[in-house]
Amino acid sequence: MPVAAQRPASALLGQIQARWLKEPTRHFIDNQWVENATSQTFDVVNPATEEKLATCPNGGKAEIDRAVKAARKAFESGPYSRWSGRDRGNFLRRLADLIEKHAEELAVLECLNNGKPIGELRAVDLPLTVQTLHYYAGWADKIHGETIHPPGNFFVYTRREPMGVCGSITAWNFPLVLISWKFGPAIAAGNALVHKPPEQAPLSALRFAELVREAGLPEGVFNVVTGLGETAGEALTRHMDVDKVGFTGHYQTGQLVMKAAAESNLKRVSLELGGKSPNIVLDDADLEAAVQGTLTGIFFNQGEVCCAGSRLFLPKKLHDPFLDRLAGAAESRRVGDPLDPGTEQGAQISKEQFEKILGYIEKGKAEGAKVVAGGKRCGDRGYFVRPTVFDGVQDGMTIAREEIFGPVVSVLPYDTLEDVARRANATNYGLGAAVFTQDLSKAHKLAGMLKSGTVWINCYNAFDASVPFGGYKMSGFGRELGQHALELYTQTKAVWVNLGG
Ligand code: TXE
Repeated sequence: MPVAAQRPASALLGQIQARWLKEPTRHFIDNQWVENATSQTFDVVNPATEEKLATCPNGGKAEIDRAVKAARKAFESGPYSRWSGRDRGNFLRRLADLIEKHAEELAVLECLNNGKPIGELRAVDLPLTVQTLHYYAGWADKIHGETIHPPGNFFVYTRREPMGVCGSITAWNFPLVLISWKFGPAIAAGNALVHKPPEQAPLSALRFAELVREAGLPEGVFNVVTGLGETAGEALTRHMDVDKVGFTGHYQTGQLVMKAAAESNLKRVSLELGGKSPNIVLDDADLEAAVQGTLTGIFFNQGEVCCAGSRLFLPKKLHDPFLDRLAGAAESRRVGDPLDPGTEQGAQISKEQFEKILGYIEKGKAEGAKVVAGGKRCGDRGYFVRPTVFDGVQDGMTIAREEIFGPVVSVLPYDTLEDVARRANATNYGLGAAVFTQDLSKAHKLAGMLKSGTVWINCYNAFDASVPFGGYKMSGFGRELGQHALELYTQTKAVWVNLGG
């Protein structure tokens, strides 16, 4: 996908703002826009300007129930139930092409709603969304069972069947990308879906739904209900006719999702939760490459990344030269207007998140860590935080233990490989980790020692639709992306055939 380097056209910007501000949005159920049963709404805000962008209905039990019924009907008896894998693959390809065609509009919409830089949206979010849909289009006609020959006169075959009606609940940090991570494998495998987008950034999900309809997905297969977590989210996780929920968000919400599933119909659950990921630099690392990797690891997407490298382990020998470079690069990062193609860091998603990050920064100072870059807000309008580097951090400090979900990195010195592996693992999380070194045997040794779902060697935040992603420990379970994600959206049936005689 070619990446434009200019500001979005003002006509497009005006059109998008006018469309979403004009009147309250509606839910997308059965391929139609549907009113809320009550007049409850919530406002959606542009975090870079603090101005209202849209008003959305706060869906609850009634809307979720309506969406689930539509999805059930589509799954059991609608035209979609007769689609072959090849039909689903062709649809996913058409959708990918439509998203590509509307990539600039979607990038601008997401930029206004989420506050992330337009350059990143054009270069990362949109291409990754398109790539994910293409990737699962390729799988749709390749989901096969096996043949088994147990002792006796039997022949057994297995069928990999869809789960049925799936729910997806996603976070605000990559609204569009996260839909594709759930929608792609779910549809490839033949499921119907009810999606609950994040209340902070729901608009791209609604536009995505329109494109889904335009690409020809029959009614009821994909539905979007906007609403708060405790209303729409909770209703989806407790619904007795939802077979599976795929969730991305905070680990405590993940616990609520599991509890709701356990207390309702034992629906299947997959969880992609937070992290406190270690980024380990060894003393033989290529310094420039490691600094670049560290910047990507912590400051990409304003630090609002579940696998952000928020704990930077530096060997004592490299501490000073590394920190000088890192602090200098952090200070010179261009923070500001997300619509400016030169911007490297945009706004944090919300006032709440902004205040939470500043609160952690104050806590870090109060507990004795030293700010060597940033450490404060940026400007006086919009939720901008300066890229922040803390030195002199101890493992037990709050900023070294808790997920901040912002542009804040803690520098932790270490002595030996064993020491750093033990400390890197001394967390309840286990989502991502990185090692920077030129010594291959040390790199692979550490990759084996680190308890996390992803280990990056000499890189950070590399993603591809073909590579599984997910957590160890309290970072969740189930793997999204790659072939593994199909396991989350299929179940296996064994069919025994008595051959007689
Ligand atoms: O997450 P929530 P929030 C972390 C990060 C951040 C914190 C809070 O540390 O500061 O979580 O963010 C829906 N039943 N991450 O409040 O609440 C909710 O509406 C069902 C890590 O946004 O977990 C939204 O759609 N659903 C993370 C989704 O859950 C419920 C990404 C996520 O919201 C619900 C984002 C309920 N009871 C934040 N309550 C990551 N791993 O990437 C809320 N929701």
